[in-house]
Amino acid sequence: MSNSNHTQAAQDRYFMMLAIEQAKQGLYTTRPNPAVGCVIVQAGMVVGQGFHPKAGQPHAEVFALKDAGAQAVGATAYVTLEPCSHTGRTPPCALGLIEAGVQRVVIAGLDPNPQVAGRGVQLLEQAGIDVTVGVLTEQAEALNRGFLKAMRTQMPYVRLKIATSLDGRTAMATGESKWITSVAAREDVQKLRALSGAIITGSETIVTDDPQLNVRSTQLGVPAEQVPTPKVVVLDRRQRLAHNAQSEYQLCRRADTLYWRKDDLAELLRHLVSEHQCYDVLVEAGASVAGSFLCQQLVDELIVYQAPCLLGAAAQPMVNFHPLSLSEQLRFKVSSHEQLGPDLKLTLYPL
Ligand code: AOF
Ligand code: ZN
Repeated sequence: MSNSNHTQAAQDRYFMMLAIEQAKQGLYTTRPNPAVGCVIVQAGMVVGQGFHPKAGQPHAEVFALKDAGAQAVGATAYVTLEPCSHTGRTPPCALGLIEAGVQRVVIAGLDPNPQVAGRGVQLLEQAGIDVTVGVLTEQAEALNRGFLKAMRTQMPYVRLKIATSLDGRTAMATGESKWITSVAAREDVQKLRALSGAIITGSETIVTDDPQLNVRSTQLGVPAEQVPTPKVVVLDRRQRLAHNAQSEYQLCRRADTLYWRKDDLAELLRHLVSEHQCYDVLVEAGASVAGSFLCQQLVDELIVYQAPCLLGAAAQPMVNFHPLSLSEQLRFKVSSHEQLGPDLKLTLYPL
């Protein structure tokens, strides 16, 4: 690589990083749309920036171009997702960039939405714009796991969250579980919920914990009211729960709670994508539901919050499954570990 190419590659990564920072501002509010950021650079200086704040509102490029004004002429635009080519709730961003006179467009990754899927790049190139694809792709894609997986496979990205003791217990034999993990760990769970289009729980969890499963954090960087409420799904195969306004359980009083009475979890996940545009799904349930999702290989990411305490052998296990030999164990790759207050947070990928 020549020296100037080298400098350009480093510059591209730097400005893409700024565009990713822009995108992050929409992380909890754009659902079901992806979080996207855009930075416009003229002669090495940022002259415009923007992000997509909410489905139905303008895309990142529109805000960045407006911010740049006449300085967009001859500039380079850094976008964390391929600029769209379709007229949806808003006009195509590729045309917006062309009309603004941008000279070069740097894109982190292509948009797998079948309405776009390379046509954004094609429009830009046909207009004589120099296009570079593939700068900080992994970092940009990490913001939109659900959207990208759903567009590619029609299945959502599934996170399974479990809060345990050091000996892997989630509650006492009586069901008592409030609280094993700290406030810091439970605040972090609010972020997982805020990322999710749907939260899946089990009828057993409703009966024993009567949870709210809503987003009420003050630490998301945006007011909790701006976060679209995740759809709650209750696995209720045995039809234990009747839903009506008088129900003794909070979630059963919510009119939008979905009761899933079939056994087929993969079918439920497909249904959540096709009928409800839920691309990120969080499973917050007990050991049986966790076991079903894991054993059916429906989990993309396991998040374990582990409190430094021992609850003993009579307490409830974190996953209900019964391998007969070591060869039937479930194994994971540790993606990250961090300390939250007194607790540990482990993020793992099933192998
Ligand atoms: C962009 N820039 O900032 C975003 C894009 O319904 P609409 O019109 O908002 O279109 C949503 C689709 O546009 C979404 O599914 C994805 O393919 C793309 N998102 N594209 O050029 C953006 N958020
Ligand atoms: Zn667009």
